[in-house]
Amino acid sequence: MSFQNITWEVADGVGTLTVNRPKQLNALDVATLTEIGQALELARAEPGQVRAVILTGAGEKAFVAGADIAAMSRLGPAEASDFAALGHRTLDALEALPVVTIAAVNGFALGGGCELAMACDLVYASDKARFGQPEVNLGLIPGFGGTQRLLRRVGLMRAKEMIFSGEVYDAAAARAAGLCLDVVAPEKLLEHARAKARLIASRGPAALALCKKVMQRGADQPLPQALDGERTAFAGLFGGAEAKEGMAAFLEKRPARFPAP
Ligand code: DAK
Repeated sequence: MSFQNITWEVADGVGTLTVNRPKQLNALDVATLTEIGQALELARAEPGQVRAVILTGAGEKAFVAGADIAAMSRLGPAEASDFAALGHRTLDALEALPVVTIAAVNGFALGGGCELAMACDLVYASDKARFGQPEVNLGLIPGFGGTQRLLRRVGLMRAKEMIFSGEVYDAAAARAAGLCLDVVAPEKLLEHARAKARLIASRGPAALALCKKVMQRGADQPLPQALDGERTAFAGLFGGAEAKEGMAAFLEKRPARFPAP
């Protein structure tokens, strides 16, 4: 499949999706969101080939500077609703991907860009990264799930401060708030993300997919229900080849050879 606004490459079991509109600071329009969704479908369709996904932005300045304001300024209420639905669908698909997703935030991650990063499992940043939800400056509210994902990630009061003020956090402040994990030099960011992705990709894929599912679900569930989910998932693994191979490999003192899920 060929893309105009993104690139999609797979190497060593890791898919790298790069939003590639550097002149617009990688802003998200309908075509870009659609292509992101298509690349995620490719990743989902080939779980044996793609065992982790990295998202990043092209150029030195931006991860994704938000929804495309020029395109958005032309929308009426019905089209805005369609646009928000497309954004929700795309980010939901990202969050539900059965492989681990990593945002490598190389610059501005504002508005929809911050929301895109938050829909990933792990976020690493360069020291040039800037995070914010500046929608109120435009007379808008976050439209791709930001009001809800941000409070789950950084807590209600911090999320309110970020969204109400529209302030942009530098990488150190973002890390302190819990918006990203490690902060590294720009030239080291992709390799840092790839090293983590390769490590994760070497683990049992069915176990990873289940960990992701029960942790994500559990975060929104009462503890007893969440623990039920864990127990069911744990037991289910004993019916499959992956856990048998993982435990046999340990007992035989050899590396595990996990089959594709
Ligand atoms: N959209 C479109 N173009 C953008 C853009 C964006 N978000 N951000 C930057 N650009 C373009 C600029 O217009 C400029 O284009 P030219 O003038 O060269 O043609 C080019 O990228 C370079 O930008 P600057 O010249 O402004 O570069 P600076 O270094 O001076 O500033 C900046 C960088 C990131 C601080 C600045 O560009 C900026 O503030 N950008 C806007 C950031 C922003 O506000 N992002 C949030 C967007 S709102 C909803 C659905 C979705 C959403 C809301 C509701 N529903 C439907 C309910 C989501 C909203 C958002 O994400």
